[in-house]
Amino acid sequence: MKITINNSILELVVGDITKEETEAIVNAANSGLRGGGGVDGAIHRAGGPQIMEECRKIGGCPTGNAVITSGGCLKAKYVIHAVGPVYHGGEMGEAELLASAYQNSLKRASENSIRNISFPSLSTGAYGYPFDEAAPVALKTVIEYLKRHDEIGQVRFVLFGADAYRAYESALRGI
Ligand code: AR6
Repeated sequence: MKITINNSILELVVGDITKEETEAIVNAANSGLRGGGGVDGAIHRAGGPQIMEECRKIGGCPTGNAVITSGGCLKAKYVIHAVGPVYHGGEMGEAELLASAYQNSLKRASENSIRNISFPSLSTGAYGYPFDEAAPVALKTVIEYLKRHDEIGQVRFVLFGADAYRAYESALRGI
């Protein structure tokens, strides 16, 4: 599914984000930038040790924020490491922190003249955020940003399987 916001494209696809041919991919990182499983593990495996070296130098990233490294040997030139919240039922400020992780990732892109960026569904794996609650927050935040920032030309959500895709598709139709 693909929509246009001002002059920018917002697209939902099913796939593996490590294979993306775009300028920047976003990682679902932890606040220690220590690597781990899920999309984080896959990005470090595919991108090689240089990304972890840069993460160690940066040292960490608070929940709701994002930092940028090179893409190592990935096709993408940059990796933006975003730290989403752990889901504790939805009443602990999770939505604000999730929105902030998307916003700050987009800010890192704007600051680095990155026009095309691909996101995974932050916080919806190990951090336990339900897809149907995370999807509207993620999509609304990106749409708001694109309305105000025409320097970003394309945002793609790379969803890992049909369930994730369906949740995002249904949330996008509802916005
Ligand atoms: N491409 C796209 N999406 C993927 C891929 C992939 N290759 N692999 C998994 N996903 P998670 P979180 C989806 O657990 O919940 C790590 O250990 C997955 O299906 O990667 O933010 C970090 O180090 C899910 O929908 O991230 C942190 O400690 C989504 O990506 C912690 O997990 C996010 O799942 C972060 O947890």
